[in-house]
Amino acid sequence: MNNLTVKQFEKTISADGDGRDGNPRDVSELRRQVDETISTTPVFDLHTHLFAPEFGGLNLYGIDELLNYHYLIAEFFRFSSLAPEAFWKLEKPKQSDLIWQTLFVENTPLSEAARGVVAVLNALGLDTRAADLRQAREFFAAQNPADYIEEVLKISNVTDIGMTNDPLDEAEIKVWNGDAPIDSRFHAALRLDRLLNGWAEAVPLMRKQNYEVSENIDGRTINETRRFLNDWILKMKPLYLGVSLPDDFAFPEDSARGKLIKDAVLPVCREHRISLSLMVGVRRKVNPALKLAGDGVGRADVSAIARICAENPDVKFLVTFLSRENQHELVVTARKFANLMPFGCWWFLNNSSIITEITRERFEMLGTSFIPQHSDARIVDQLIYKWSHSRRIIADALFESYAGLWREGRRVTRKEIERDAAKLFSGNFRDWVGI
Ligand code: FIX
Ligand code: ZN
Repeated sequence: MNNLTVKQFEKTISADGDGRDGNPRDVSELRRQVDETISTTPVFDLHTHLFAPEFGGLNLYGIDELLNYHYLIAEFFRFSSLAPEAFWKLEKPKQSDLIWQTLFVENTPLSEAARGVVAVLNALGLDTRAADLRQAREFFAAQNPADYIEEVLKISNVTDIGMTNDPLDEAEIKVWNGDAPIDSRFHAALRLDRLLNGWAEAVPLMRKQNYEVSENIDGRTINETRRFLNDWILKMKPLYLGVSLPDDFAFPEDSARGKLIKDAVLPVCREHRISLSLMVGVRRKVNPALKLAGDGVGRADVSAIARICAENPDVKFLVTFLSRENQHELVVTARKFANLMPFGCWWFLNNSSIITEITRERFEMLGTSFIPQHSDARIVDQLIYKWSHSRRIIADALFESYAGLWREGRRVTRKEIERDAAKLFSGNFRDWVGI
């Protein structure tokens, strides 16, 4: 605040400019312009688990899918005494009836994921206090899938979607090997989890695709893995290669994963000039009885990322950490390496209090040179709430940053607000992956 008190500052900026240039001339106008711009800027959602309509049954939407989201299943078991084994034996509609009854009727849906369902129902004009799911089911049964996706993309103002594509998944392979062109708004991302985190199980699946790999990572296995990646890159045309990694991820690492990353994945990234996305800090199956809902988080070692960036200056890395404790070190590391792009507030961090803190820190230390959010949506309808929640919080953080800048003596213009929003929501990612 230098020599000015808050009151004196407010007075200065209220009196500054006549507003005829369309630029904000006082704090409330600045606030209005930031809110308007952030809520209307189209989004490129770089990481989701959504699929283009051509993937048929993999493309999920509707109330039963929304309620069977693993975030809500984990919350359901906080309130219900039903054993997980008994829950998994039920048909999906019965499971969603139970989740609705428990989390939305018998309890107030305060959590981020539960509020999300309320926000979706509200946006679609459905009863957010319904005693059962009859009305919602009727609504979704009447939707034409292609028109419905269109509607959701319009409401959420998402223009482009990054999928998560597993080259070892039978159902996906069928679509990639078919002739149907994939909806151009859906972009492939080649997921390496099964390859890098479960090599013994990946070997027979790769052999089935005629790649001569063995459990022992020898020279031929490395060459064949590179050939596998090359072929899939040509087939999928992914925007990036990606993998989720445990909290004990190390680099370099004397393990199958370490060898495959160093000798197969990184050379292929270099050759194709394609980024590698590293999502670090997940502890899979902390409670296996909960299946997908049983994954947890652990604090990881950010120096592994510093090393991989330092040793591979010609490879670009998109990086997100799952632990709140790793966020500060990630931002500091990004200041050291221009080939590192921090992105998103992943999974357990995708809550307003934590997005607020992470986004403010990123503005303070990186300016606009980061990607604030991805949705991680698994069900199409989730785009509605995940993006409206994130937009609101990013707008708050951006407004605070602009107000601070103004206090230092520089007024932001309308054009700058629009430019910054475009970078944050799509431009930084498009530039990074070169589209
Ligand atoms: O590994 C991932 O991409 C995670 O996002 C998922 O595995 C996780 O289940 C999820 O949906 C988080 O939002
Ligand atoms: Zn994900």
